[in-house]
Amino acid sequence: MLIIASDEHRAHHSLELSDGRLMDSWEGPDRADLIADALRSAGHTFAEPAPLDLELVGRIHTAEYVELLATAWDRWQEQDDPPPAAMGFTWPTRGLAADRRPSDLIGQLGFHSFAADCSIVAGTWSAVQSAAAAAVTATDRVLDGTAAYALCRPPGHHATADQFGGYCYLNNAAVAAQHLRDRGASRVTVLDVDYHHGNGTQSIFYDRNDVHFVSIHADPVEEFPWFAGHADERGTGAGEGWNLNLPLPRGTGRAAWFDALTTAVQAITTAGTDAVVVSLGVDTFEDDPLGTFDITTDDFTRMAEAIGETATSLGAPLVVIQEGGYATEAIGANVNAFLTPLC
Ligand code: Q9C
Ligand code: ZN
Repeated sequence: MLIIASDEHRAHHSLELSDGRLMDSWEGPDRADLIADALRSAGHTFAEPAPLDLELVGRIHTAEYVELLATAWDRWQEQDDPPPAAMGFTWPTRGLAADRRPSDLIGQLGFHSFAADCSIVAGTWSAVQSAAAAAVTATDRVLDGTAAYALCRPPGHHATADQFGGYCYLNNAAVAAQHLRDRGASRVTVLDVDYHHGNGTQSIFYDRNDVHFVSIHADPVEEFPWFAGHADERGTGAGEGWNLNLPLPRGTGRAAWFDALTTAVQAITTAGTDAVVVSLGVDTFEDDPLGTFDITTDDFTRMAEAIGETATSLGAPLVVIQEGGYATEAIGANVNAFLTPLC
């Protein structure tokens, strides 16, 4: 397997307001370094991403959002005694004007975010660009016929067209899916197996029938991102029927999880597709500090076998994009277990 990875992620060590406590984010630099170490030991080949095409990013994200991500840290430094991280504190929720973008930085950070678990620090923008670049380069290699994985950090599936949250800033999987469309795939499937619902990817493609979003995740009635991921969210307008959510209760075991995977691959097979993007979160792992599911390291291999067979039977190339996963002691083994049958 060709691993597309960059060291640019390291300077992104964000803070999160985690259920009321300000702390170093769960989504830290050790995650990507541990994945890279394990994949290098397992004998995979590595390559750097090509520079990011911001025109492609602009097909998924709004210009004013990208501008905020690119400039927020420098603007934050203009304050007297700048706090250690730039983040939103006031959001345009029920009854407030969600269509009025403030001119002030604090207001814009609220306008362009949806959760306080995610902040901007000095290295954020370069890390975020390197992650999206890895997704695009891995996609190009897959279209050349090489099995490839994008070691994206920070992850992307919670980021909407114009809001960061859930440790995500640019939606790497959505950018990869758009790139596949631009390179000739008529229909692209994004299969999201992260423990959390990929609300950003869902919202980006919700009214589109050219990208099929299929997600298995913890039920939002009892888990982040709380306000998206219900089974009755099926898409809108032309996109109606092109969004499939398979929410599962907290504490779901492997049998029920794999039943949901069977439902997901049947839906993908029935719909047909020209390319598959896998949003690979390994926070479904039994010992994940943020997850409650019961997936073992070996299960990640079974998961990839089923997904890989589905893509092969449809003649669809498949690219794997890293999302979450916080059990640092096992994160490398878990990702390697998933990639092994796809090599
Ligand atoms: N007490 C991804 O897996 N909430 N993001 C954490 C911890 C945010 C997860 C609360 C979880 C975001 C990409
Ligand atoms: Zn997750």
